[in-house]
Amino acid sequence: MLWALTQLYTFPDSAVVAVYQAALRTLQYQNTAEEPTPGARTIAITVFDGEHTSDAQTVGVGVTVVNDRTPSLTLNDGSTTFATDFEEEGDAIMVVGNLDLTDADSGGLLIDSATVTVSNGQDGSQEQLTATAGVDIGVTYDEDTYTLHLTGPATVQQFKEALATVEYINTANEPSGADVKAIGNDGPAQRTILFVVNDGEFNSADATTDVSMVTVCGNTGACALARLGHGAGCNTRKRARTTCVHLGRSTTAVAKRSHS
Ligand SMILES: [Ca+2]
Ligand SMILES: [Ca+2]
Repeated sequence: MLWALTQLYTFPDSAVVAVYQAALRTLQYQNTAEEPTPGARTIAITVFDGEHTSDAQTVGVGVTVVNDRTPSLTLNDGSTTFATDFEEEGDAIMVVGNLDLTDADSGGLLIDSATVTVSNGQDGSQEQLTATAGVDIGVTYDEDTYTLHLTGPATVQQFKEALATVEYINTANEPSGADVKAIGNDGPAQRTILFVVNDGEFNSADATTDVSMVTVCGNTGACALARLGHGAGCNTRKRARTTCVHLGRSTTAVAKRSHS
């Protein structure tokens, strides 16, 4: 949008040229917008002697913006209870349902980087996060810290799209962390995935989402007996597989290995 702003200055009729000259030398430009549009401004100056208008003289002002706003990242419409299921020995899953990333700075300032971390990872290199790299975003995973690094700089929209592709997979035969009990339903294992975005100056507030680890039964052993109703601890899911909330971790592990 092009704005043309005109400011008229007048002085008493008796003012001489020197008065106008001195006044024009004090001319200043100010922009009080919290987030101004960056770029050039052209200021045209004319004087009028009551009969004739001078040719315009122009001066340029460049408006630059600064990075003084913290990026904001929201996962799953801000829900703090959102969780996706990863089924033991299953395919990688998308970590978030939806994701929004904004930065209130004007001028299209770039995002520098982002990290996504399995904050309570337990299965070493068997447990991984992945994301789709973009033209301006590189992706690396550090299995020692369970941290996925997305490195720009790139636009807010590019990071938003890249972060939405984050997936979790665990190739462990028996993912760690379930609240194993001697008998009956075990508590599910869970992972908390932490997202942080950095704009070169500021980190976004932590945004987290959970992955629930759904353990499964094999077709032999005590776990299979439980599936058939001869023992406690297995829940039949509507999907193809039967979920076993362990009779005991070691028992279930033996059952799965004998199946394989
Ligand atoms: Ca910013
Ligand atoms: Ca700013």
